[in-house]
Amino acid sequence: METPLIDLQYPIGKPPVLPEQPLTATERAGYIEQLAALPAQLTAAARQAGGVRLEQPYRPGSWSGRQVIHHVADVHLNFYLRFRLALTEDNPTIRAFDINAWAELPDNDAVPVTVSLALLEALHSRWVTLLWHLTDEQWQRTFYHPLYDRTYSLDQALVQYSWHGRHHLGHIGLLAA
Ligand code: NI
Repeated sequence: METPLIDLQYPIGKPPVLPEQPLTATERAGYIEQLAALPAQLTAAARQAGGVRLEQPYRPGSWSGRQVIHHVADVHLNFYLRFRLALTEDNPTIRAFDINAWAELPDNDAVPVTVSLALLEALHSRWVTLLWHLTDEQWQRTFYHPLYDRTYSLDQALVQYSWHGRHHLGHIGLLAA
């Protein structure tokens, strides 16, 4: 039996409901560890899928595996900057961007996935190190997202952003299966 489309689009499930209360230290550590593990997991899944499969969509009409990996690098660069902005400015308004237009920029075809995987490895090393050093007070700092007209605490961003990495890892996993 064919897997329903919804499972291909959301292989690990829909985005989580964000917590209204501060996370516990244990909960935070779990999400940080997920972010820490992502680059190696993504690299392993990409290697398992192989270059031919990475050029294919993971579901009908979707981005290719290569586009997904470049997208994760694009988005996580922004996530990292949002954390740094929120930690150094008072509820800054962050910059939304057009993920589909970014995915069409010419470097996406010209750069192999290994470059974005190396970028993610370095970026997550820096980002995760920052996260391990934050105080309880810093986790309650916020930024404002104009597209969703919503203020997010860093705790909430952590939950959302760790999901984002695992979500796309699931897509590469579909190509590696
Ligand atoms: Ni995404």
